[in-house]
Amino acid sequence: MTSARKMGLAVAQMGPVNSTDSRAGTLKRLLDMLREAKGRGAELAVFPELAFTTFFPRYWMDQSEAVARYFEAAMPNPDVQPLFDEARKLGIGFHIGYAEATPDGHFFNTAILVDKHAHIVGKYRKVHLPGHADHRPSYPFQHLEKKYFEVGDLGFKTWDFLNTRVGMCICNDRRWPETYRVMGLQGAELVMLGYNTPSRNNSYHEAPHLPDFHHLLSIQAGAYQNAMWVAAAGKVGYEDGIHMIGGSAIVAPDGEIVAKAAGDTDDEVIFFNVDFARCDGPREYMFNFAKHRRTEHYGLIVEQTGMAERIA
Ligand code: CDT
Repeated sequence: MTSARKMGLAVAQMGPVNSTDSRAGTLKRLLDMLREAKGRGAELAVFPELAFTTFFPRYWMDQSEAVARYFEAAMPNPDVQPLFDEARKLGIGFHIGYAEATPDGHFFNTAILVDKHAHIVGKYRKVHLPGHADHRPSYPFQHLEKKYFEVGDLGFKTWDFLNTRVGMCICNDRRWPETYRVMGLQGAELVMLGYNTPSRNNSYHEAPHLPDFHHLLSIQAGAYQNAMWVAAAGKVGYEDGIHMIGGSAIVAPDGEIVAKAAGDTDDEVIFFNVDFARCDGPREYMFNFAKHRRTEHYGLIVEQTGMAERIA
């Protein structure tokens, strides 16, 4: 349905990818969802973070074992090539997350944007890595992103894609307002993101409803405050026994959810005909950055990282 300012957009929520699942089986699920997305009119399908594997940072292991089992040494590679081949055959672009091992020995939590000719046109490496680097056996599960990954070194770039400007972020990035603003300042009208969010925080108590709430709060606020579309694809259900929140969604520039996954176990594709003209009004008035931002008062945001100490 491409016209100057429109895009058929699909978000592919995944059910669990268990440690015992075969790579080939997971790839078949991704292919099935890519075909469904195309069948429903999508020009772009957004898949989750670390979509080819289980969310392995919940396990303590040597880096070498993690690399051998879960990282991709090249993209594409023979294991994932069928997804690229199918995208080219169908004429659909996609966004997907994976664990990247670079030829010179670096490790990132990465997402790529692939066009309908199966060319990688954009790459993002996760900046906000949550969790810890040390083993915490007292926790119900680990969150070892700080052990397995380096902080992304590519920044929050944006790309011209299908008659609009798009950007990417990954999971925990969506909770930080700076993520969207840096891309909004570049004129991004769509931010794509994948996530793996457990229903239960592993380190401190939260009311059980809050993980879903905070997820939606973050993506809706990011969309609204930057007058952009946000497409968020997660995993849902019990992955290796740890429940993931789901709630994959497409959010409009006014902050409203226009499509949301309803399932709690299975793979599920949601779709919306996105009109980028809906960014225009808010960008001209409420969130006209050029007119209303006051950078002279924002210095602390880049000068200081942590919060000031509490007065005794
Ligand atoms: N993958 C990822 O970034 N997950 C985190 C979970 C934090 S709770 C341990 C998230 O922000 O959703």
